[in-house]
Amino acid sequence: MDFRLSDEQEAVRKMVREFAEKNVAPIAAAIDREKRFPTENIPRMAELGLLGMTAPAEWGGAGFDYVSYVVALEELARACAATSVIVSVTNTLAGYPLNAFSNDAQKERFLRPLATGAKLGAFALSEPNAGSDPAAMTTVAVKKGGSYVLSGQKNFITNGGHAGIYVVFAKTDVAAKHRGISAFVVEAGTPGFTWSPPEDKMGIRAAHSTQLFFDNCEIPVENLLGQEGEGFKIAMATLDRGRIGIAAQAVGIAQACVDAAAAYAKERHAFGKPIAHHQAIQHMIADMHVAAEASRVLTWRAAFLCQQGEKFGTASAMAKLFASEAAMKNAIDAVQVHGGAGYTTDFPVERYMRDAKITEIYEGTSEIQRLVIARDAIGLK
Ligand code: COS
Repeated sequence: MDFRLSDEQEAVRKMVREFAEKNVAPIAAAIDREKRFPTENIPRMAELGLLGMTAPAEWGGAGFDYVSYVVALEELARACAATSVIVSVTNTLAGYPLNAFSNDAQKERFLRPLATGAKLGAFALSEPNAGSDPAAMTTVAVKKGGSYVLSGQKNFITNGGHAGIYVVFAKTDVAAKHRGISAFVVEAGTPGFTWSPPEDKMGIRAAHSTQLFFDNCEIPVENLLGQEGEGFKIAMATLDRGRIGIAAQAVGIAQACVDAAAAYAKERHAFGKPIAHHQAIQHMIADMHVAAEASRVLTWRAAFLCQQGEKFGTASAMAKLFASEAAMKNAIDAVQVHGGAGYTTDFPVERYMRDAKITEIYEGTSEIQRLVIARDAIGLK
């Protein structure tokens, strides 16, 4: 067993940390306040290979391993959680199914532009009445000659309006329930496909989420991913990987909280000395430090198992559950260490607190992660 990163993985961390400190951290507060998508950083991240990190080099990807990928996401999230999710959705929620369930023609048309960063990706599973239970979706795809015609609505779609390529789930056989769901690619600009303005959210405000509308949206049969009826399994396999990315995002937030609390505790004086010298503050920061590190270890483990081709669904759920709850707790405590100052927008910790909350919700709530873990622990499946 070796807990160290390889030289290549360390090099990825250094590269992304330098990029994030120079280009991401300086704008993080402003893009959050203005709810502004960080358009200027997309080509820069594409240049570094960050939008196709795990995609094979033959399709324009950087061909990194999964541990490098989570290390990169942690570094981005440490600077700006919104930026990290724009990247993770493109890499995994869209990039993975386009790599794993597609033929070469589809890879050329859809994976290459994502992996090179020419286009962003999005993943459209959730609906207004189908979140934790995606099998309840009502979006349908009806086959008509050489086309499928999609009708329905999707909800909370990260990168909506900015993505060029959307992996969309719809029912091709309503009676077959989850076994009647199929996965499709819909490109921006397809007639009948529109989206709402971005939601006004509590956190990750610079990462836009929109509703998507499909109104008799006709796409060629060549845009079906895998076989008809395979969509639910494609979505679940994709989310198993996506959740590792959200865990990494949570690790980045949890670490940012430790860094901010430690720095402030050394500056701020109370009772004649820096508050870092008071045991109450030391204990709080010690616990935050442990929480960030334990989250990182679980996240690396899930990424490692995924990379090895071993079973990793439970490890991924554990990493997301633990890291997201650690990020939330660390953020609350980081605000507490800052006292009144932490409750203002003069310091980043209030943003960390707002950003941390979503990691307990998207790509499967904590309740869903516990369900997945319990099934494994109890042996229900
Ligand atoms: N990978 C591949 N296949 C999987 C899978 C996985 N991780 N999990 C389940 N499946 C398969 C099962 O093997 C089963 O296959 P069969 O049709 O051959 O029987 C099928 O999918 C249905 O599985 P199951 O009965 O476990 O489905 P449930 O409806 O009970 O749902 C949960 C399982 C709750 C885990 C699933 O619905 C889920 O993850 N929900 C949360 C969705 C989510 O994360 N939404 C956020 C969207 S992105 S922001």
